[in-house]
Parts: sequence; C-alpha cells; structure tokens
Amino acid sequence: MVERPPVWLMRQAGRYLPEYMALREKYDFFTRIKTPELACEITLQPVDIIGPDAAIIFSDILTVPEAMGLEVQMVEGRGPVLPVTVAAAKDVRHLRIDGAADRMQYVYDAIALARQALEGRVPLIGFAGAPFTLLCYMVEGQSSKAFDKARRFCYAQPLLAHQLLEAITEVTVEYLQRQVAAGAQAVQAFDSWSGLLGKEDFDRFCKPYLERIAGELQGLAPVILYPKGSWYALAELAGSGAAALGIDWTVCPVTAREWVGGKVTLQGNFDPAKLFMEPEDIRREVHRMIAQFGSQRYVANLGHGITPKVPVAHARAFVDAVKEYRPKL
Ligand code: 1CP
Repeated sequence: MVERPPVWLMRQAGRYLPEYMALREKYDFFTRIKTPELACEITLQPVDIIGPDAAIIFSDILTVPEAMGLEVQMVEGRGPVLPVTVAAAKDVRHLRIDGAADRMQYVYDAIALARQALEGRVPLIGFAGAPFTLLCYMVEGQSSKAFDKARRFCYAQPLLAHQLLEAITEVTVEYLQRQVAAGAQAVQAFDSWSGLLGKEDFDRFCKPYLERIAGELQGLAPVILYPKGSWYALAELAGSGAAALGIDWTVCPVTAREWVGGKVTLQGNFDPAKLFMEPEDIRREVHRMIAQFGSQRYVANLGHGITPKVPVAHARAFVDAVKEYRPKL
C-alpha cells in the first residue's frame, strides 16, 4: 500500500523550463543529447525545479533510427526530418543492425552519469520508441498527423514492414537492456502513433513487438508500455509482462481499470492542455483524477508530453497536487 501515487511528467525535461531554453540557445539538439554531461544536467533540471518522483533520461526516440544508419536532423519548427527514408527492400537491407546498440553508448554514459548525480533522490527511467512508432518516422521521413505514407507501406508491403519491425525490435531490446545495465531502473516504450491503427492492424504491426520488448526485459527492470490511442489493446497488453500501461486522457480511468484488472499498474492521464488552467483548478482536477484511478497500482502522469509555454508554476502545481493527495477514508 502506498499513501499516495508516485508522479512524473512525460517530456518533463524540455521547452517549458527556462533552464532548458538557456542550454538550447547554446547547443543544438544532438549536441544536447550526445554530450552525457549536458543530457545529465537536463535530466536533473525538472527534478530540481518541479520535484517529480522520477527522472527520465534526456534523449530522443530517434537515436535508434540514427544508430541503424538513417540520418536524422532536428529542424526548428518542424521537428525530426529523415532525408533518406525506407521505401523498398533494399532500404531495409541497408539498415545496420549489427553494432547499432553500440553506437548509442552516449545514452548509456548519460544514464550512468545521471544515476550518480541523482544520488538516489529519485529513480531514473530509460526509454525507447516502440517499433511501429519508429517505423512511422523511418518511412514517412518527418512528423505527420496521420502518417499516411507509413500506413500505406505497412498495408502494401506487409512482409517488408515486418522485416523492418523485426530489425527495429532487435536493436531496441538490446538498447533497453543496456540502458538498464547502465543504471535505468525502469524503461518506457513510447508507441506514440499506435492509435493510428485499428485493433486488427495494431495486433499485426504493434502488439507482437511490444510483447517481445516486455518479455525480453522481464526480470531486468519494470517495463511501461505507452500505446497512445490504443485503448482497445489495454486488456490484452495487461498480460504482456509489462509492469505498467500508460493511457492518454481520452480513456476513462475506471473503464481502463476494469479492462486491465488488478495486476498491472496504470499510468496517466491528465490532458497536458489542462496545465494551462489556474493552479487551484489543476489541483482540483488532479485530485479528481486520482480518485478515479485509485491510489494503488497507479502512477500519476500526463496523458501525453508536456507542451512548451506551460508555466513552470503550473507544472509544479500538478506535482504538488499529487504529493498532497490522501485518499478519503
Ligand atoms: O528543444 C527542442 O525543441 C527539442 C524538442 C524535443 C525534446 C525536448 C525533442 C524533439 N525531443 C525531446 C526530448 C524527448 N523526446 C524526451 C525527453 C525525456 C523527457 O523529459 O521526457 C522524450 C521521452 C522524447 C520521446 C519522443 N521523441 C517521442 C515519444 C514521446 C511523445 O511525446 O510521444 C517522440 C514522438 C519523439 C519525436 C520527437 N522528437 C522531438 C520532437 C519535437 C518530436 C515529436 C515530433 C512529432 O510530433 O512527430
């Protein structure tokens, strides 16, 4: 039994923090990610400033496509851009699987450094993009509302899509295992775009790979699966071996609990846009949310990443509201 649920925020290190913006002025995105001292400093910023119960390593999901041989640029105002994409069998053949996990040594170094710097204050979470979400960027080459090109690729060339998903999964499993070896105390797989698929296609292109990740990490560290938008998959993913399932704000906490049963922890699901409410309203809404989830087997979080322009005081109000929560007896 816990008195109150633990709390952290997806994307808690980032553009709403003036301290992050100061480093952003000086160093470009990949320098921030690939310099362990900088990644460590950015990881600790929200811990010091808003006080969550966990840190998440400052990195990005696109480290994996890059380690597999695809160039990734971070373009101001546009997000990630991959100038060369995967479209045909030869593109999948040219991906570099061997040694890919080695080429992300800078992430393991940042994790080791952050563990040291945290001095046990809070646990450190590692992460990776889930295979389908990485396929979306590797095929589409950039962000998109619906990733039409990526979905077309899956349906028109399903065997090739599975070869690509296999390759990404193989690298991702080793990547997460090595994050744990370096000091990550839990890992989250972000399937940010899985909700673009209907249930049957989720079962083909997402589920087996999420299950493999959960299975291969079992006994090493708790795994959090975050299949954004894929409410229809929660009941089945509850049996995947994952310790926790993240849900977005469109899913009713009471219904989610009915679907997953008592074995799995739920994480979520405050609408990040609600962080623009006044702090006293945030507090009231957070308490309502926790009452719906229940304080056991629950990690309070947002339903997706925090957005730029959220006032720091409001992010802190979210964390404080969880910390002061006590169940009504
Ligand atoms: O300063 C900047 O402008 C860069 C913005 C930024 C940041 C702060 C990007 C570019 N990545 C990150 C860090 C990041 N990315 C973290 C940090 C750890 C934390 O504090 O939580 C994490 C967990 C991610 C993961 C990530 N990157 C996801 C999955 C999570 C999610 O929000 O769904 C995705 C989809 C990405 C791709 C990406 N990287 C950056 C941007 C702007 C995007 C999204 C683009 C899109 O919408 O398609």
